[in-house]
Amino acid sequence: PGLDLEQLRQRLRSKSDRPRRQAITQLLSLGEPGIEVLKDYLQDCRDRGFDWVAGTIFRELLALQDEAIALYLAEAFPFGLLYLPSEKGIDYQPIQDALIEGDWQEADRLTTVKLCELAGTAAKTRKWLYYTEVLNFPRLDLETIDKLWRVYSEDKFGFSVQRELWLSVDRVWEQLWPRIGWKQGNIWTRYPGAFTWSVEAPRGHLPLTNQLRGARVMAALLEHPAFSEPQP
Ligand code: UYC
Repeated sequence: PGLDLEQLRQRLRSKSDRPRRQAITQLLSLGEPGIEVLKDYLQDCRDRGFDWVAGTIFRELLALQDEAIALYLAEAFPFGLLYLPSEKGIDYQPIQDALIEGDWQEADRLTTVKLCELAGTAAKTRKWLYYTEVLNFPRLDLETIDKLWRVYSEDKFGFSVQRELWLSVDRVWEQLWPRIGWKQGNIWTRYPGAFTWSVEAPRGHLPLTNQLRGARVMAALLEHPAFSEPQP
């Protein structure tokens, strides 16, 4: 309460998550001058890189449904915040579009589709992955997909978030499932209706990996060098 614009500008860049999330909400409530501070943050990120705070600001500014703001964003960031490199020439923009719109179910579906595309024509036709195909994924593409999920979900979703939670339960799947809302007691969460298609879901809830054929595909994703080895 009673924080001025300059204090809120600094809070956006705080080291911990909560004051950053709160600063966004407070700046939004201040109208025009607050919105300018939020726009400045997005511009700052052009050099430093876009993080989940930028993703949240971007989505919240769009949600205001203000014509002038929408026009500004469309001109400054016509494709969204992230450049989406792929080693295999795959277009991840549809995932970015769905995440920006807050269409979590579509973003999740597209993630599966694009991973199958990344695996090659056999998987694209089959519509599911062999874990051996995951082992051959280029790290760049997995990093791109993970970045998309983290930036637009306030850092809650993404394979690297799931990995962190999985390690925190010593890689015991049966402990991971309830934590990420995929199983309650003995009952699997049913696709698609029983999943929580919003950022209110538990951390690590998305993206989904079907467990119908076992956890090996998910293990290969979470153990992939993209997430298990430090950046070169
Ligand atoms: N489903 O239960 N799932 C499907 C999940 C299981 C099943 C798709 C996730 C358990 C069947 C996605 C969970 C299970 C189909 C997910 C979950 C099961 C299906 C669509 C919690 C039965 C139809 C994409 C772990 C006990 C398959 C896809 C078909 C679909 C995701 C059944 C994304 C995270 C073990 C029968 N489930 N799935 O892969 O061929 O088809 O039509 O995980």
